[in-house]
Amino acid sequence: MHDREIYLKDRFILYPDAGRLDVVHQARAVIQAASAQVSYRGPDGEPRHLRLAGSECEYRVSQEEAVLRAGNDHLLISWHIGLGEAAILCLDVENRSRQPMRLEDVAVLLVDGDGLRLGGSPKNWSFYQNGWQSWSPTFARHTNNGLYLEPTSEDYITKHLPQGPIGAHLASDGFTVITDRASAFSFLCGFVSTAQTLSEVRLALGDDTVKRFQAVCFGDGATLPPGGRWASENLLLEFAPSPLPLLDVYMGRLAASMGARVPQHIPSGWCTWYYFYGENSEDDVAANVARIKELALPLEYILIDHGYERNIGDWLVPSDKFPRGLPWVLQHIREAGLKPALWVAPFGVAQRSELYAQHPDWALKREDGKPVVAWQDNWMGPILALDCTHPDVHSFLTDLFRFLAEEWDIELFKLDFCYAAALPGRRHDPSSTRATALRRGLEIIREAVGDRFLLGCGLPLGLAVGVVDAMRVGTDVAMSWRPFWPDLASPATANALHNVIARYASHGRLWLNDPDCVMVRRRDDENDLKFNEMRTMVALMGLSGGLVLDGDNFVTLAPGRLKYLQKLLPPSGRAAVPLDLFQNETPHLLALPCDGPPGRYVVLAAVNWNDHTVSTTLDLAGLLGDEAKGGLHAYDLLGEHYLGVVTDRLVFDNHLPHATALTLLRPLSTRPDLLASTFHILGGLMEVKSVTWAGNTLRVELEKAGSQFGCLLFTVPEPYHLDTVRVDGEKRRWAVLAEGIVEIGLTLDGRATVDLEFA
Ligand code: 9PG
Repeated sequence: MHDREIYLKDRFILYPDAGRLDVVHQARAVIQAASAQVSYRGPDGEPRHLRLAGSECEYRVSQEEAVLRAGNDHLLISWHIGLGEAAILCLDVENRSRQPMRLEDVAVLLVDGDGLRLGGSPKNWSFYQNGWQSWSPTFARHTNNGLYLEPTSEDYITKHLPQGPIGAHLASDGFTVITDRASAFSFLCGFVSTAQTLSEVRLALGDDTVKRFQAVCFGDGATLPPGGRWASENLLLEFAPSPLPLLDVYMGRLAASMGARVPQHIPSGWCTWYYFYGENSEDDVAANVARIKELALPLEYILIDHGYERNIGDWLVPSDKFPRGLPWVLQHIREAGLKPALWVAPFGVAQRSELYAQHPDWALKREDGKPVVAWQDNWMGPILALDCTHPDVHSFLTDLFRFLAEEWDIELFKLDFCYAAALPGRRHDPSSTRATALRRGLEIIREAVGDRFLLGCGLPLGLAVGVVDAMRVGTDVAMSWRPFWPDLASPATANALHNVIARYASHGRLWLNDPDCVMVRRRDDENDLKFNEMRTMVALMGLSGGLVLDGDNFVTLAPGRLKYLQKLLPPSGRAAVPLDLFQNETPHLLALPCDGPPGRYVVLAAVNWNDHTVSTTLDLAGLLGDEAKGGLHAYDLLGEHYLGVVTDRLVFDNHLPHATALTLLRPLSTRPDLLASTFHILGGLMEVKSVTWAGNTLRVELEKAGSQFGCLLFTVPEPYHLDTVRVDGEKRRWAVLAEGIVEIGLTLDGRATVDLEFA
């Protein structure tokens, strides 16, 4: 009976009698005997399944798609197999009974046994594990090591594991890329629509075998009325030799289908949280505003984080630390020429708040009728979740955010702890999934604030694409490098940076990435981070391309540390690529090719995550190819130090613990040329507006907001001889750093013209 085989393009083989499908790449069945299934409950509450494999199926094939269909007394399911430009699968579910059905897990792709065949042994695979929300651990996990297990505390599960403890399998939110490191073969499996349901890709491994692979959309028990239809999210399958291009493909497709918002301008600013941790008064804010002006720091927003409000939920009632009320401090910020930004946890409500006392029915309920606790606040105790399917909650959010936008004129909102609205529970609207509930809440806020800037935080990622402008992509930075517990989600600077690196691909595609605040202060100023840890934070946040928010206290900040913040301004917008993302669970090598007025060069970052000193060797020929052959000038951008000319290899013999070697590499030239600028971490790309020759004079035009001391470095090859240097027409001295390398120091106030006259 299982005899028919239907070849669909070069991509699929359909076995309609078996209800199965092979996925073919370059004449090889990479996925064998895949099927699809829906889990659901009827009115009796019994869990049931309908799977294509093992059911009697019908099929039809058209130009655009093949459809495989099966049914029982309750449901009819149709598996749509895309034959267009991309391999896209979707499962359609129709309730053909007279009773409502409740949808549970919908497996859009289900592969049992060893049907997933990427080439070599699964022991050599790396599985990209995307965490659920902003703070959840994300990295390309080596399948053969049990180094890291997800904690199983209730708090961890609430915040990071939306489907509960994950047990023995690997799970990734929304999508994964798996690479077989031995055979250089990579597989992308990801949902490219993410507004309707939470979704996950799961891989269960046995001893050197695949036991099960599946891509699941979670129906969360949403009701499907008689005659109702429901379509799963769209699942994209794609193959390539190396994994990083597949991340790009995924982000591009998801962004297009969800109408991603990617602002041109990248915010910078100061945030109250990471020095004061909510203990700041309105005077602390005012004092920092004053220092920002005195120091001429080119920052844009002042973000008042948690602590200004009396209670989560009672947003317009100030805490005791803001006795004049928020309008006073907001006005103060505006008068200084800065823009007010506000932290709000819109879907949380403190149990002790006025809001909850007045509207206990707005809280999301557990099955036992008690309210769902979304998190614990240090001051306010239990914080409950709002039910974003409740019409009165809609009006509350609309009124609140209209008021904040129009009356308080808040220009940027940090929406925090957003996962609260997507916790499991009983909702006012039983046809809603957890994803549609949260997304509705976000959309209401978006409607209320118009085009004002929305920064998501503690926010499940996929469903927010197209609503938020920026997204926090890691856990909180902290005054300590590592967390007390070996928990990758705990606030700690190393944890935060690992996620920021692993999520580089979403920046500028799904939204702007927010790497969290940078801290540049000294250890005697409310800080435990060592000098090299601070500099690694600066380097990696700069290379994220995302928002630049400072979390120091400018009143106490040591003057010598300011330059590290200045080097991040303005935000570059460009994300470096972690070249070894799938080779190392904690990648340590990032590259950012630069091309602009200061010429063509590469910025490479090598991070030493070890707690001991190492020797790091970068294979330049392998990394840069021909570009390295003719020799490269190497300049240390953090140490502000010329390293010499290198060809095949760059060696850091004394690479200190937690230090980053941030190196600019520029091809040799036969004429004098700009080597680097120290005014910005990218070495010139942001502040060098032009480099031109006129006769014997090489001219560099610089432009950067604020006031900052820095240097320009030049290469002066034989037989050129530097005669005179002028800054804005005035003669200046220069320093010779090495043979053929000169340095010119200057204070840049807005703009400057630097001329080098050669004899
Ligand atoms: C304010 C802070 C800052 C910070 C946010 C968020 O208990 N927790 O797991 C937990 C996680 C994150 C967190 C606080 C608590 O920080 O990321 O930037 O706004 O809230 O409360």
